Amino acid sequence: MTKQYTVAVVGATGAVGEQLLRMLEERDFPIKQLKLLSSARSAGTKLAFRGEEVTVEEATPDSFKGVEIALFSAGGDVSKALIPHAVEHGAVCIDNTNAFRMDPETPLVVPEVNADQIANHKGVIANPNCSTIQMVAALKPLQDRYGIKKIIVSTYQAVSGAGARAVEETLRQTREVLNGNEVNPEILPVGSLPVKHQIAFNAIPQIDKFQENGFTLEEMKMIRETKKIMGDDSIEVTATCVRIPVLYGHSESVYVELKSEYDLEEARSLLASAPGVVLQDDPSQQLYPLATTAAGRPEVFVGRVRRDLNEPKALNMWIVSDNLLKGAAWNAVQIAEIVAGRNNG
Ligand code: NAP
Ligand code: 12T
Repeated sequence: MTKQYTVAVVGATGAVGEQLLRMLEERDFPIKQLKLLSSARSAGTKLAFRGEEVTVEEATPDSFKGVEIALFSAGGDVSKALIPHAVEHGAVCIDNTNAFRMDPETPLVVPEVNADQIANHKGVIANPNCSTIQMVAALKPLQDRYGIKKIIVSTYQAVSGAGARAVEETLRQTREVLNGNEVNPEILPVGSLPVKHQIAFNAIPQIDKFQENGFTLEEMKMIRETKKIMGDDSIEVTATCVRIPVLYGHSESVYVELKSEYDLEEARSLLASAPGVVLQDDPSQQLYPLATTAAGRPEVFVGRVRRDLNEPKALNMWIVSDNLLKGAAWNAVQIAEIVAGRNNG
């Protein structure tokens, strides 16, 4: 009989939390008891899991007694405050926030790229940033075969990455514009900052807070996390992250310069056979990845693969994935499956 686990989901009422529950259900994760945790605001809410109602409780340091696997998705501050308590109670914590990703003690894992790192954990395994996950999953077969020298990425990110309220705000603003009414932005680009911008019918070149070097934190996450996950600090990475009024699915324009000459057909076939990656690339059929086709699916979609015109060792491509699935909940549940000794291939 397979072992059954006591599992906690912290941030269960959020956009990522909802998908975590869906993935645990779909994968029939071996759960003997499920604890759903949130802030005091949502405590008492009932959420459905496997046809039964589970009451959400307020997350406190004592919530983790007896918990074996804890999935955190309630923001970095909550992770910083509660993960040490969860680890003390013996839980393996899989953290969806930025809190521990660059901690040298914490493995930062995309199973298709560096599943071997999971074995080194000391109680915490970090789930990378959504935009980073889909990019490194697609680039891994090219790194293995040719080596990667340089990456230049521009993102076109969905509003659901900024939470359930950002999705509501985008729908509300779209109605306001179409009805000719005034738009009053409340959340985007960053809920905690005073200045807000309209997202409906717009493109906002700011995701997360600005850093002193002129990059945003989202851009710096992509730069640092890519090097850590790919295990090569010498890869040159630059990123520009843009929010667009798409609800689900991040798209990325990626320039990747390889360390050696490559054959385009071979590169395509490596992408086509990479685990978790689907090649959608046929200009004659106008076939390429789209957020609308990626939404709701766990894979990373790659297309528009073409040789760069100036640098023959480089290629350009378009990478799309559902930011709440491979970008968050699915990647976290994949890690949980490996922790639980399941082979999820
Ligand atoms: P969301 O829709 O705004 O949901 C936030 C969740 O956190 C809710 O369940 C909320 O509970 C809970 N929460 C907030 N403050 C809390 C507190 N003090 N104590 C306990 N729970 C608290 O946001 P989301 O999109 O699901 O994202 C949640 C977090 O996941 C983000 O902050 C980010 O760090 C991370 N994230 C990671 C990725 C990734 O790339 N891997 C992608 C998106 C998000 P209430 O219902 O009680 O408010
Ligand atoms: N601010 O996981 O706003 O660090 O889209 C993911 C998404 C942080 C993260 C976003 C963010 C993260 C967003």
